[in-house]
Amino acid sequence: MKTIQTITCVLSSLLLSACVSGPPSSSSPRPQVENKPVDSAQQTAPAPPAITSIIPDIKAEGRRGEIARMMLNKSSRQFLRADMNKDYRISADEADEHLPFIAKEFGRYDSNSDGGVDWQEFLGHDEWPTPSH
Ligand SMILES: [Ca+2]
Ligand SMILES: [Ca+2]
Repeated sequence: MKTIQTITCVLSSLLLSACVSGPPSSSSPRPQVENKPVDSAQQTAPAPPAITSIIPDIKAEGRRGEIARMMLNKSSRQFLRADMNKDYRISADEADEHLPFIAKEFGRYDSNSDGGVDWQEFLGHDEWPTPSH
């Protein structure tokens, strides 16, 4: 409870200081800006990170690997529990029963449209080994 209060406090003070230290030119009249140099700056914005860089590395050392392995465990349990006929593919019926978030967008998950969501399709990548029943 105390921690939450502290966090709220820190957050609101951050917000406040952001409001107070706004652009200094706000009080002076702005000249009409026609050619803004901002446009070229926006074009050179860095591209978003590639998807491979955000897949948790289950072989990583320390806390990072620990979290990745916890995610792998959780995903494995979800997948195996839903795969009732143990063919390592989640059918639409199995998704209906256990994984409603997949059932809702089954076509999107079943990216090769073979009627089942396999482990790689379930995860959205093929970096993690398939768990076994
Ligand atoms: Ca199945
Ligand atoms: Ca499939």
